[in-house]
Amino acid sequence: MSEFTADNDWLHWCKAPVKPAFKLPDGAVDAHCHVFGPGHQFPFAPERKYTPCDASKEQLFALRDYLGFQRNVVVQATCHGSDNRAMLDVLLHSEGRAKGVATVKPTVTDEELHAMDFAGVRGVRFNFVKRLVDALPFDSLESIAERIKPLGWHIVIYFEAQDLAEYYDFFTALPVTVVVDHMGRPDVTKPVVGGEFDQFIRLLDDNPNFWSKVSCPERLSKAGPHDYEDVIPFARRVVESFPDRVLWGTDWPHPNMKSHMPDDGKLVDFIPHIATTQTLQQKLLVDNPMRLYWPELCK
Ligand code: 0GY
Repeated sequence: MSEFTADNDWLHWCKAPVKPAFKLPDGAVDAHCHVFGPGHQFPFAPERKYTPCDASKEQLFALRDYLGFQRNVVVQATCHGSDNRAMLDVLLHSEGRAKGVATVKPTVTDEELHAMDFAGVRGVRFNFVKRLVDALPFDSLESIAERIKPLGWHIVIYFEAQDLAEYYDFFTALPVTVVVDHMGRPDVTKPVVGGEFDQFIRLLDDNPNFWSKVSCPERLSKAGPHDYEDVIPFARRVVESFPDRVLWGTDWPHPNMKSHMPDDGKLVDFIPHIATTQTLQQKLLVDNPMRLYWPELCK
């Protein structure tokens, strides 16, 4: 382990995941994953709230092939701040099989945005999870949103359910496609219908430019390690209500997971519980991510 990872403060990812019993459809996309470092090559951000283990592009590609995915969407995580080099390095070595979501500051130049676009970046991420970031002011985010609009990029937002009401008007005024990470982190001890989660459903219902990732049962479940049954009704409701606007990802290497480390093979086996027909699985895993990230291959 390098000196840069010696102080990592979350668990190491599962080194030997099971082979999933669920066979992913041809062309499946892991639409939410990360790379970290290696720290000696791509240092972590000084302002980070956690220090990850190294997780390289070679390890990501090996997992992709082992699980049966064709493609990855690599999402910039907070521990790399707005230094997107590790994520861009994946895209440049992926032979076109990875696209990216970056984090940028309002001071980003048009040249930098165009270079990222050329490398395969298709969106920016705004993170509102208070334990992860010191949030940027709304006017900075609005200015970034206007800057990325001509590129045809989208915005990925990450927030927790109890904060949705506070951000609702800001979110719904965003001028591009918006993808919500992990269903807006519902409290799965609350009712799936008739409670707090209805507001999230309304967000997607009233705003056709909103999509949702139905990922991360391991973060949302209160049932205990490796038992994510309590998440199923929430994810199913989203998949069945908005079949053309949902995405799925492993979230490898599971940054900041402190309670337990999920087995990525078992996470894949969770998919048929939330997308219960072949038609829904094809949309979730292939058609939707391809339309958003590889439209040039969809004509
Ligand atoms: C995730 C979730 C988390 C971390 C980040 O950018 C990040 O650091 O997103 C989390 O801690 O919930 O999607 O990887």
